[in-house]
This record gives sequence, structure tokens and C-alpha cells, in this order.
Amino acid sequence: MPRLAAALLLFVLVPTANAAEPAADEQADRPNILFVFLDDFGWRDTGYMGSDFYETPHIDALAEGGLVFTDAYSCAANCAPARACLLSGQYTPRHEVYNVGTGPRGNAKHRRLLHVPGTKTLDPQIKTWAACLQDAGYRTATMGKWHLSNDPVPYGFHVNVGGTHSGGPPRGYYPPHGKVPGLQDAPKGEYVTDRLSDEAVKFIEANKSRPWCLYLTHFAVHTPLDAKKELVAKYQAKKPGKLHRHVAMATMIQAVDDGVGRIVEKLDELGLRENTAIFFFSDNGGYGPATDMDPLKGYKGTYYEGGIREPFFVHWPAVVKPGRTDVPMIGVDLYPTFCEIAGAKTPADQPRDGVSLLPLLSGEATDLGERPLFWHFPAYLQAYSVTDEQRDPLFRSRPCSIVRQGDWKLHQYFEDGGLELYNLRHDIGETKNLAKEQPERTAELLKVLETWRAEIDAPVPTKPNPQFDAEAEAAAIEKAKARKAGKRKKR
Ligand SMILES: [Ca+2]
Repeated sequence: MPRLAAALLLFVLVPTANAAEPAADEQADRPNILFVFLDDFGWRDTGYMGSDFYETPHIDALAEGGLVFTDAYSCAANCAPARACLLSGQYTPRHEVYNVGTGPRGNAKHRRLLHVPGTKTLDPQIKTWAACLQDAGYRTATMGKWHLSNDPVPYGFHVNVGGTHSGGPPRGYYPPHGKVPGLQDAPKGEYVTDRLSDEAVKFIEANKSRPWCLYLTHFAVHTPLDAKKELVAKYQAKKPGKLHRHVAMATMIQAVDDGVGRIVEKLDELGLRENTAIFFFSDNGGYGPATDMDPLKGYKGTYYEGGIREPFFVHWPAVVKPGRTDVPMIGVDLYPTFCEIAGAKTPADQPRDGVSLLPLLSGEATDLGERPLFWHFPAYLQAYSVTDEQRDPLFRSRPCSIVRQGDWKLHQYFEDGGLELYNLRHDIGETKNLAKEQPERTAELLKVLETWRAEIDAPVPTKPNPQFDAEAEAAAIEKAKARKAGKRKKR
């Protein structure tokens, strides 16, 4: 019998008095879900993905014993929309969380179009996977960054530690944390990443006899780059890597990894490791000024691979055989995956854009079927002061839609109708735009993208921004390029 079937058989076959609340012994056999979700954590920020400076031995060990996805994507290049997609199982045009906040970003004189503001709160009418799991008898908790409303509890969580509308710990990684739920009592000197790991261990201990789902959504490694003080000297003394060398970032990452070690130790101690499905993922690409996704182009905020391709693996000894896969997955897939693992019903009248990864995880399937992946960002994200080779030095992203189908990826930028076609198999760094060389393929992918936008009713910004000033924009681009050239000379 396939391992998955064996793991799920008991609770499926045993009849229950109340379908929503399975009996106690039956519940104990259901898989737990531990979802370790990092913020702004880059594709190569772990040892197993090749960091030459950061240390992640506990995460690496889980990855080695799990199924590693090399082509895993977030649904957006920055925090709030990525999270809204993840929790709802829907692409951005459905829930309309397009950006962090609803205001326009960057200099008004440099924006040709009026952006689509969308909303900053996930519609509470949308049922999340957490709520589905609650209905199925799971004990659910969120620990860390929430970002989608003032309070995560109504969205399906019994326990909330640290979750608010804020995009980070309000005053950094050390207390006081003000009125943040669950963190008001933080003692002086307590590093918030350590606290969240401790809370995770406590939650697992308290719920060892029933199925649980823990959304451990660390604030790390989002700005402020608030080093864990005890670890600074260690990384200051360490030889900088060619890829990575940021000391504060290294301490923030080690704190996460140490916590993962403590959590896994607790799972082992309680005999829960075998049937706990551990998911490891990040919400968007790494923060450009502090880390590097090389050979991927770009970073957080861009729709090049460096902004949306994420480290992702699933470790679940009872079901998942260790290995690597290049089958593409995307954030919206986790909704049906979690629900299928938990035996939870998905709401029949609510659209879902992802597919369950379970057949692939269990080895019952070798792919997820032919399907394009989509991104839609009808807004702006201003550039950092340091810039890579992006479309222009003023914005990490201008309004765009993206599709990946097979090895091919098409970007469409709405301001100028710009099209960029890349073959990710041969050009993972998106260095050679093939749109003009391959007009038929470009047209075909554009059709796929436009058809999807029409079906999902995605708003495309078309109204000119009255504040746009072409001369000011050109001058700013020249100035930024000169500044960059000057920096290069100094090196
Ligand atoms: Ca983020």
C-alpha cells in the first residue's frame, strides 16, 4: 500500500459520530502540519541551496530528508499579496491585495499610469485553509507575521502570537513589542525569533495528542536587519563568502535555524516526527541590499526569478521520499495541499487557483499536469538605492503580468507594452530576451496570459497619471545610471 494511503487510511475508514469532530484516537493518527514560512528569505539563503556564508544545518537536514522543489514560486514579489494568495488559495485579482498598502509607491513624476490600489485587508468572507482545518478538527496556530488584517483569529486560528496588520515586528526584533498579541510580556533581551520558536515548541507539546497545524510565519528575515547580538562576533570573524557576506543577515538566519532545531528535537521527543508534514517556504525573494539570489536576476519586488522563486521543501517521513524535483509549484497550491493532507473539506463555492501537491509528494504522480502559472501586479514598487540590472533604475517593478508555461516565461509591462520572453531551462538568469526572435511563441504565451486575465477579471491599469513628467523621469534615470557607474568605478 502506498505510504500516503497507509497514513491516511485510519481516519478515513473509521466512522465518526460527527464528521466535523473526529473521535480522539482517530484524530491522533492524522498528520500534523508544520509550516515554516520565512519573510524575504532568498532562493539561495540556506546551506542546501548553496549559501557560502549563512549557516542552516537543521534546515539542511530536513531538506535532505525531504522533497526539495527547485522551481517553487511565490504568487507575488512582496509580502502582503504573496500572503493573501497563500491564505486564500487565490491569485491576486480575486482577493485584490496587490501591494503592501494601497497607496502609489515611488515618485509620482516617474509613474506613467495610475496604479490599481486594491485592498490591504484579506476579505474575511474568504475561507482560508486554516479555517478549513479548524472545521476538520485541527488545532491551529499562527506565530509571527500576519499582515492581512488586524487580527488573524477570525481567519481560522485558535492561537495567535505576534500577528497584526503590521509587516514586521513593530519596533524591531527586541522588545518592547507594544500591544502585539502574545508578545506584550517579552523580557528584556529576548530575540523575537527565539521567542516564536519557543512558543512553537510549547504549542506542539500542548497539542501532542491531537492533530495540529502550526503556521510559523517568522518576522525573519525582513527589515530591520536587527542582528541577534550573541551571534554577531561569530560572523564578523567568519570569512565573507562570494555569494553572501552580510553579518546581521547571517545572525537572523541562524536564529531561525536554531529554532527549527529545537522544534524538530521536540517532535522527535514526542514521537511526532514521522507523521508531521513540515513545509518550508518564503514569501518573496531576498532583500536586495543584504543578500543575493545569483544566478537569478533581481530580488524582492521584481518579477524576475530573484523576486519570486523561493526555497521550498516538504519533509514528511511517513509519506515523502527524499529527493529533488523541478516540477514548478506556486503559493496557491498549498491551500488544496493542506486541506487534502488534513482530510478537510474545501468550500465548494469558493474559487481556488492551485492544485494539491499531495500526489507528487506521495510519489503517486510525477508531475502536476500541464498548467501555466500566473502573476498579476497592476502597481508600482520603487527601487532601492542600490540597483541591479532591472528594466530601469527607478522601480523594482512597474505594472505587469507574467506567465510561466513549461520552460518559458513571458513578462508583459503595461506602461510601454514591453514584452520579455525567456527560456528558464537555458537562461535561468533571464539575460536574453527572446521576444523578438520568437514572435510566434511570444504571441502564443501572450494569448494564454490575456485569456487568463479576462477569465479572472484582472484589472489592467490604462489611465495616464496626470503627474507623470517624462523629462523628470529621463533625468532621474540618467542620474541613477551615473551614480551606479560611479559606484562601479570606485570598486
Ligand atoms: Ca516578504
